Amino acid sequence: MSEKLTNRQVRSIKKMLANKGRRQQLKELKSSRPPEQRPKSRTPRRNDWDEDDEDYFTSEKIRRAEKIKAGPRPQAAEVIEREPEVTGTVIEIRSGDSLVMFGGRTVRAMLPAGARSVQGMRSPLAVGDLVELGPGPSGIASITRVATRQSALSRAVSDSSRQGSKMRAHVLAANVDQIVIVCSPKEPPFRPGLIDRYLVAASRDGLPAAVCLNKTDLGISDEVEAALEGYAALDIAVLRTSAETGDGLERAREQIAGKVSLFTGHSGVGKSSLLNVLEPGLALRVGDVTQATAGQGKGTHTTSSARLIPLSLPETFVVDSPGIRTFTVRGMAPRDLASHFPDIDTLAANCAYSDCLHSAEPDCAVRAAQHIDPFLRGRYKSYRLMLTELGR
Ligand SMILES: Nc1nc2c(ncn2[C@@H]2O[C@H](COP(=O)(O)OP(=O)(O)OP(=O)(O)O)[C@@H](O)[C@H]2O)c(=O)[nH]1
Ligand SMILES: [Mg+2]
Ligand SMILES: [Zn+2]
Repeated sequence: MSEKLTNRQVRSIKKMLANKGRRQQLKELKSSRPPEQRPKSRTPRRNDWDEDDEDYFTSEKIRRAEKIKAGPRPQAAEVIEREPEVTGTVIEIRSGDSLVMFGGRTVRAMLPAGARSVQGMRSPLAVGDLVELGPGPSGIASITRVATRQSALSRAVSDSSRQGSKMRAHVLAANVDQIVIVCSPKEPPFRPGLIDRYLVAASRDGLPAAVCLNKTDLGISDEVEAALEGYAALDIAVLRTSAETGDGLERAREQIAGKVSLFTGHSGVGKSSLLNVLEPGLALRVGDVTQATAGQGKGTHTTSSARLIPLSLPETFVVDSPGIRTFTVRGMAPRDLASHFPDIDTLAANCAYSDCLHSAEPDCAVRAAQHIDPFLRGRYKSYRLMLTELGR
């Protein structure tokens, strides 16, 4: 008996096949060069493309890209002369150009002048984007196409070039599998409000998130410990690490193995330091101690642009990103905010009004509960602040 597949089944089979292709490509990229020559990147992912693009990103094309002879690792970036069109992954965005990796090479690339600004976006390109390259002027490759993103984490940033309070989306990274929210117990201080904002954005963008408390060697207060337990109770992976003592590295490796992870958080929490100890030999620039203590995480950022980096664990990639000061969430109606706070959402069933926004409504179960649960009190505070920012 033959059964007709539903559209949903067809989509899931296509996704599975695409993932298989992607895994194979990642494998080829990592095994194509000896470790010391490996470029800091990952290879294109077939399922980043629209379904209409299936033929476009054929294995033939990938083979052609891979066949381009891999030279020694470039000091900065190679200059592309005349190449056939190839696909690659954006591994770093700089002020004037981007670095794109393809077939074991890193090249400088730029969007054509007309495509450099997209309304409502800080930049049309993000680290992790899969792009098509063609020859460009002055030996810099031209980005002829940016593939549809499989995932992306974005925050809203104010648009300084305009009057008023216009906001634009800043995509921290594209095509990642999870975000790792790095924080510290002190220097800079623990800020659960920022963690809540990341968690809401990750939930909105359909990305799993883990919380990583680094600098455990500085001691964990009861308050911080209670917050970590609160997040763990929400089924969020909680890691405790120290780049200084090596505490918790094995668990952290387990969490990132086989995935593309965006490491993000305040400046000075130790994102780059942690990656350096997770992958000996990486040698990412880290802040000096005086800067970290004096600035309390608000001083100069040590990492200045996001970078996609392959680790030696199989199929494992990380994005080291610059510290952020604030994380503004947009892109949802105020009434949808609670659905991104699972603890608040569960309690909402007991509110007197089914459309309760848990702000000033009478007989609100969330408002009542936060008086007796300190962790929920912090979450509720984050919720109210975000609700106001969303226009309520
Ligand atoms: N005590 C202690 N200090 C750490 C630890 N990890 C990092 N540091 C220190 O914290 C400071 C900041 O570390 P970075 O790795 O540059 O922090 P970052 O999060 O990458 O900062 P940005 O790149 O600015 O976002 C440096 O002085 C590190 O030596 C840790 O586990 N324990
Ligand atoms: Mg850094
Ligand atoms: Zn309520």
